[in-house]
Amino acid sequence: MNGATLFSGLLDGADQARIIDDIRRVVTAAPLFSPLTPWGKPMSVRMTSAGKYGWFSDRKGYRYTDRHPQGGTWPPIPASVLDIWGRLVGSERTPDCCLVNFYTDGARMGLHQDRDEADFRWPVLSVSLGDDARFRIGTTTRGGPTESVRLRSGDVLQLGGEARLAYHGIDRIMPGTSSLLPKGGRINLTMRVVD
Ligand code: MD3
Ligand code: FE
Repeated sequence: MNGATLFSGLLDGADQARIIDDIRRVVTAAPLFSPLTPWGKPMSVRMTSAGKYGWFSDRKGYRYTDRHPQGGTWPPIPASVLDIWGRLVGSERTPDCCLVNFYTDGARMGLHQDRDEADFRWPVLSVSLGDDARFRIGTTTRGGPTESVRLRSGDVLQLGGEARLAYHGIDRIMPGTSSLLPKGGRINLTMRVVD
């Protein structure tokens, strides 16, 4: 896909361990929750965020908010995570949301576009940690051809250009493929410029 770049194995074991440590602190300050779809069904992926804005969804729809659903602002994006943005995107702008997605066995994310941000010229950076996942990416139109890519712990995917508005999702995770998380599962971090 045009504008999608996979930096396979960009993060070594020490980088990954440091990020997990920092994300543990984010999750302590801003607990994971299961967003409700507009149909009122909880998503199988649990989420929280760091930064100026976090992602939230309930029966009223999807949106960015400056408050955690249980009250209070979101914790800051850890330096270990911002560092990846600095290396790949530069210092002209910093992301104002780092969405944290936590997948246990059987969790999935259906095909969708990320289009609630104000300026699509900025890329989205995705960091994969823990068990491998089957990621699916299509085109900017629903129902177009798709390809599947295996994402492994330590991989960073940059979505810019045409890929920024491509349909994408997670078909499934592969249990037991990583020992990074003691109880297994997968964490995906996505850094975004929101407004
Ligand atoms: C392509 N997350 O949080 S990461 C999401 O693994 C999301 O948790 C998936 O889709 C996950 O919205 C996929 C790869 C990814 C992230 C953002 C994108 C691909 C993207 C934004 C635009 C296009
Ligand atoms: Fe997405």
